[in-house]
Amino acid sequence: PAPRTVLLTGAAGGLGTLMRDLLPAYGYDLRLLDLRPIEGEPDAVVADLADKDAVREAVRGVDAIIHLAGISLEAPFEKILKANIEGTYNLYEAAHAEGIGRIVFASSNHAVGYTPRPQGADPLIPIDTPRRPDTFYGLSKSFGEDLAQFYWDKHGLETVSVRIGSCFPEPTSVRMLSLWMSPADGARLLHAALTAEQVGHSVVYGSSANTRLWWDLTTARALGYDPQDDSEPYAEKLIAEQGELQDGFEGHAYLGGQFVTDPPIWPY
Ligand code: NAI
Ligand code: 15L
Repeated sequence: PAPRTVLLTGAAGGLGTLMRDLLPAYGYDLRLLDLRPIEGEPDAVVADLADKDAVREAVRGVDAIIHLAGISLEAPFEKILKANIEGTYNLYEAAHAEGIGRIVFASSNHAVGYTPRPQGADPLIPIDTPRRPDTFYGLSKSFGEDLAQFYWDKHGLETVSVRIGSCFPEPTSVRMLSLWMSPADGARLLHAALTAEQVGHSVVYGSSANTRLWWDLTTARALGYDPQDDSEPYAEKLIAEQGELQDGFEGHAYLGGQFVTDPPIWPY
């Protein structure tokens, strides 16, 4: 049966807030968890992923988990270790102990951020491209994908690891024209990841069907994902403001954009 009760970790964050609005229309009852309280959501679990007992209690009885919580940009290794590496381990241990069947893990393009961006007639980046994290942050997503594979192989706990591009209300950079995932497509992809049959551990790229796409959406489509949006209507304005991506500039040479520079430069 399709999952109904879903734990959404990181529910106070940007993506969590967008998905709290959009996922209930698919019929889900969301249980929310975050470090930070959420205005207007008195039932949300306010807990740190480091708190194993609280995490265990939060996962108890849900049909599936969407795991968004963690540090979402580059940070000192010790912080990434605590929130993203140990925190994700704590969540998987709790899910395994409580017999949860499936997790949708928010991985990132930054797990493969040092992959050169395709140009001209280059093929789209395949899903089995070698992992090349561009930051400690990207390394933690690479770890999360391995953790997911391990819990599938060892314990039969399924995961869809979604290497999200850039999921924001609108694309805000020329790079994002290639990586943008509209919030509506984000909800479509999460729904597909929750309901597809027998996913084992599947890794997919998460974006809309952008005209300037850099990567191959085949494995996402295989889940039943049918993206409806394209960033192209934003292209003219963004390129007029920011110019085309530059050859010979390190921050434009790779999939991970300006996360590859040391230190990373924002906005990307
Ligand atoms: P965000 O930074 O806005 O939200 C993350 C949330 O996780 C925050 O509300 C924070 O309080 C919570 N959190 C952090 N550490 C925690 C801990 N130890 N215990 C409990 N909660 C904790 O990030 P955003 O943009 O909403 O991203 C959500 C997830 O998706 C992140 O894992 C991020 O790495 C991933 N992602 C997002 C992309 C995007 O385009 N928004 C792109 C690629 C990946
Ligand atoms: C990510 O992984 C970040 O969490 C998000 O804030 C954006 O920076 C996104 O990647 C991106 O590459 O645009």
